[in-house]
Amino acid sequence: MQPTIVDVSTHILDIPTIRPHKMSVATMQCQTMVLVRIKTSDGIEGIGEATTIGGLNYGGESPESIKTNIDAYFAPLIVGQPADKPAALRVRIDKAIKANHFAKSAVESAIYDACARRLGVPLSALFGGAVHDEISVAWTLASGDTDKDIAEARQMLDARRHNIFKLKVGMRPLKDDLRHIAAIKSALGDDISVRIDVNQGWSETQALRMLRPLADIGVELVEQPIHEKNLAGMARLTALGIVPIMADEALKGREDGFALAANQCADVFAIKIEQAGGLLRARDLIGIAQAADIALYGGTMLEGSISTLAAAHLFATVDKLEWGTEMFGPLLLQDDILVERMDYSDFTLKLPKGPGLGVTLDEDKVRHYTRK
Ligand code: MUC
Ligand code: MG
Repeated sequence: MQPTIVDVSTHILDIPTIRPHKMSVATMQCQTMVLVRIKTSDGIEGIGEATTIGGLNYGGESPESIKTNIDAYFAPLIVGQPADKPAALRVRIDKAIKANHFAKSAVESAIYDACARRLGVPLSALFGGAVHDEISVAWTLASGDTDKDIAEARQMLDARRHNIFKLKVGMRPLKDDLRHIAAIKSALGDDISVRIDVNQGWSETQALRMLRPLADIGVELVEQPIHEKNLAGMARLTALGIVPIMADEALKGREDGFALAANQCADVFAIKIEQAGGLLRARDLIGIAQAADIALYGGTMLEGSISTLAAAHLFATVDKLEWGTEMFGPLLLQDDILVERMDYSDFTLKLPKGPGLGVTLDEDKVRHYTRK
């Protein structure tokens, strides 16, 4: 008999970060995640997750709106529907619900997790199968203090956890940002990759002034330096060829990916399953980048372990992720909600091999962190 979806439940969890995470858009002391659990008539449960950055600081969805919209709109739409047809469920959802990419990502991940668990295969198998057993993972230095960032990077290198670092900039005066970046790059040395993420913090003229000094310092990649809507500006910065430009906030789905590729607005795409609107749309974006010879990077919305793993399963199916990934979200949190924590070692994340996401929720921890 065909399995159907019998229940969709959502919970908001708040887990403190290990230190304040300072970005041009927000300072995070805690990550709030919406956990989505989808039960099917054959006794399977799939899990998905959505996070945002600083509530509504980063985009148009908040954890609270994601929960409300899933409860009020997604759940009635999919309960009673066949549970083993993720593409058909997606068509149904897209017909009835516009935008809401983060909510769509959480629901779709849970559907895929349930399907893969039913088949007894890792989630990656539903996207063609893993090409890689492990993926490289960058760390973001965002304590707001140069010396603390250097000490943190050294710790990561000594522990062989990360050797690629992304610095959050765009909230200080340009000169201070340059001093901060140069100090970190020179402390870490030539072999360590340093990239920056401006989170749209600069105007195009500011970005123009910064690119040459950044190249001289040895910065390898500049992420979303200017406003996401200034595509012509991104194309102009990319055409300079001084430092590769990566699109992040500008990439909110397939149509954005096509526009950015057609207008040569970026050298690299940061693929985020939440921003793309889920695993299927993220995979579409990957295809657009591949066709346009745009390099790939596995991005994060600082997700907890559930959405990080969903994305990691997809990224593991991609032959070339030239710029690696930043799937470190769970490591920024003081605690995890899994029975067994994810394996981050030798500068990589090892993909779990079990069915679905390959992990089990620790129900006591879920209860403990669920917002009352
Ligand atoms: C972003 O803009 O890329 C990813 C890593 C990090 O520190 O912040 C996020 C969001
Ligand atoms: Mg970014």
